[in-house]
Amino acid sequence: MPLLSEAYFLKDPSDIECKEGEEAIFTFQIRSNSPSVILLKDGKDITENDNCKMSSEGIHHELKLINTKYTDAGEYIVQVGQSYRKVQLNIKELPTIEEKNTYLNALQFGEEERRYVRIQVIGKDRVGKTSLVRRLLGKGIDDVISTDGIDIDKSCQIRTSDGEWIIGEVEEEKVQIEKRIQQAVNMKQEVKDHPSKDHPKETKDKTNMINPSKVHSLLADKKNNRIISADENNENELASEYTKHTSDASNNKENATDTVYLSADIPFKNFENLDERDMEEVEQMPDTFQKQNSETSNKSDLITAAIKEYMDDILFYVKDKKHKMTSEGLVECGIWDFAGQKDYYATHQTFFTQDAIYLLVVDIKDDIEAVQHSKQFDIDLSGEYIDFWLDSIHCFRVDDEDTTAHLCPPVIIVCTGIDKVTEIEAEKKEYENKFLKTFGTQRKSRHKRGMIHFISNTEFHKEDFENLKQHISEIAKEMNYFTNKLPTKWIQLENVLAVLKDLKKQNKSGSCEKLENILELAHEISITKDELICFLNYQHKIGNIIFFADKPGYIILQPQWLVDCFKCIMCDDIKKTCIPEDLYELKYRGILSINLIDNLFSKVPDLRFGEYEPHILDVMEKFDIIVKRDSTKSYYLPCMITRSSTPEDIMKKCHTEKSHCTCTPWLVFEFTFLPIAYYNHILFSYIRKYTVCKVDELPALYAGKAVVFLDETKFARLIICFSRNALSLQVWESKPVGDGIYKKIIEELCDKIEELTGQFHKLHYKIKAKCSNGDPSISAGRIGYTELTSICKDGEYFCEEHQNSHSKDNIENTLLKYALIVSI
Ligand SMILES: Nc1nc2c(ncn2[C@@H]2O[C@H](COP(=O)(O)OP(=O)(O)O)[C@@H](O)[C@H]2O)c(=O)[nH]1
Ligand SMILES: [Mg+2]
Repeated sequence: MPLLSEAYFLKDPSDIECKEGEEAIFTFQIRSNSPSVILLKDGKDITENDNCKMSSEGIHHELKLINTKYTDAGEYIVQVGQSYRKVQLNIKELPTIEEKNTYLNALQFGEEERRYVRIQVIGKDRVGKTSLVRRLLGKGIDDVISTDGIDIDKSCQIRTSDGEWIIGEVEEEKVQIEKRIQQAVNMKQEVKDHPSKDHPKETKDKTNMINPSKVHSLLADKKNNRIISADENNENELASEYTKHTSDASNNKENATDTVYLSADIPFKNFENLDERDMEEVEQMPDTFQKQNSETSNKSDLITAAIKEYMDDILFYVKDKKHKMTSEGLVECGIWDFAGQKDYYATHQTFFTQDAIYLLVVDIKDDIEAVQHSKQFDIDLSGEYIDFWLDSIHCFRVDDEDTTAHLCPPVIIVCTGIDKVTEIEAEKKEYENKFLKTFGTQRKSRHKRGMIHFISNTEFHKEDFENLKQHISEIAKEMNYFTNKLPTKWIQLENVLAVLKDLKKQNKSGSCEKLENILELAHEISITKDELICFLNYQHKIGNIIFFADKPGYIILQPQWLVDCFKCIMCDDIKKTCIPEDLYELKYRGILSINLIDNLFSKVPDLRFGEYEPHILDVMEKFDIIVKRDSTKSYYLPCMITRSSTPEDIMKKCHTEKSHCTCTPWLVFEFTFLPIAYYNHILFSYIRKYTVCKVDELPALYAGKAVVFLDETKFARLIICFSRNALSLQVWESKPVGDGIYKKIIEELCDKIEELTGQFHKLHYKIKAKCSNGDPSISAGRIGYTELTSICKDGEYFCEEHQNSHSKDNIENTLLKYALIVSI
């Protein structure tokens, strides 16, 4: 055990997160007469080289890693005599080596800069977010309906020269193409429904087609871009040009050439092929899904086939759009309007990203001072507070501990409802002052850009919205329009997927698509399966689709889909028609039976649950919305449980008088901010790994609390409590279980948090302890190991909660002593 009392460290090193290739510098300060400093990486001595330098000057020490590589990530230890500090170097998630090679390879066939400004509009329910978005887009607000889930609007662009917003112009061509594809789908459907009828020969609708001279001008500028053969006269010339390009680019020549010669026969040929394959696939599926499945699956296949036919038009439109955007200096925008209802707090965080500008909308009538966290923590109310939204953004900041500048992502605060006040100027001033007073001392306020915008959505003053738009444009410019270099082919495929998305929506053909269908489309652009997976991972990362490489069967084309699924099981309106017994199970036991799932999802036919059931359930599990109960066909849905209880009451119910039990002190993981989604992930990992205890015949799941058995002997239980920004654990033993279990608990939890950090963003926390009969949700009385050792006197320390002395050994001896291994 290291001797902690030796205070060699004047300033501890801290964890670092950086991107591969960047510099990472650990700095720390050591008292001057200390033993020499030893640096270890993953338990081994660090040797200096060109990329790794150690230096010191007086008490200041530094370990500098230049041009970091994946292999540099890991645990670093600074050891001085018997004391040491452990820190982590995290190299930010980048694709695997294979993915990177695939990506680099794809870039060789042409690359483009993708500029995309994502604007995320957040804030509590009914403060005027949707109205604001509509006003920004120049629409009226008379028909605003409450947002359910997320609405994404992509109809506007920012002009870089003057920051002007251009609305709805660029998309027009896409709409026209989609109309033509829809006609092709209808025709194919007709042929399918009435195979014996005499059909007019299927030909491409040539109205609105592309002017061949345009094709030529575009032809020259990049290798490997698909070329359009729109006019018979130019067909041969263009086709040979195209074949030359594609044979350079891929082995997929046959496929690609096929579609260059867009004659009336080819689509039919494709269509017949598809039909046969379709039947094979349907035959392999379980009986129950067959009927429903074949119907939409066929429709999806028809859409895919039709898109393939019109691929040239789409690609031309992409190219044309790109030219238009470049020549007019336009940048695409996406405005994400999030519903503010509490039900969505957990799922929304999945869609928050670092690469966005946030509009945090507040109502002038809400008192900022009162909207700091109240003492009594209530998960359901957390979104009422500006704090919650700022924290949600702050926790995935681009980390730079020492910065004195603004933090990213940027936040603009928009205060609505100025029509509701009389002394407008005075109220504005007061609101700004209050904001400064409340948040001015907190780091998270550094995300705020400029002054607060005061507006009224109901009494429309154009200049207020113009000012806001200009402010957004300025910030977008500062952020370099979130420029990203991408293979041209990927930008093309992204646009093809956008068309597919729209058509599936129009045809009510669900949000999921088979990988095979997308692969067919990808092949048209010479994208291989490996590259497609790489592309889909990227699309998932930027929030355009939902895709898991280990569950590749279906791809979810619309991120809103996840929220729709969630809504299905959360929304009371949908539950009205369910049988009370099922509802009781859900509300009091947190159990979601497969019957109830069927029932709830059948109320929202657009989700096509019958067809996609296994996939929907898989994805909901992936997002930790539901978790399987062991060996049953049902799931737990802990976030539904409203029943609450105190740890004392639960413990009393767990242990009858006879079976006396002892409990360890609380171990508290105190976070700077703990998003609800994280708590769910952590809770779910316990439910997956251990058996949930029973109390009064009900699973021991409560609002923000759960109790599990630690092993099969059932002598030891673990309670997990979630309070504001803290997770607290306590072990209840009816027989001593040995130290091994304490160590395991801490290591497991730290590993889980680490895993989440990799998946999402960095969470900062401290491990503390609290006396066994303390209230885990109150911060007074929590104490860290170092503090405990330094303030302890005669084997005792002062407990702030109970206002008296407790034994140091008692609080240290079970869980806390192992915290040392992981936290220092
Ligand atoms: N008086 C007033 N009412 C507003 C304002 N903005 C929105 N509202 C109203 O507040 C309600 C909720 O608006 P909505 O945009 O749906 O809020 P959201 O839930 O934040 O998207 C609607 O009835 C709006 O008409 C405003 O600036 N002033
Ligand atoms: Mg809304």
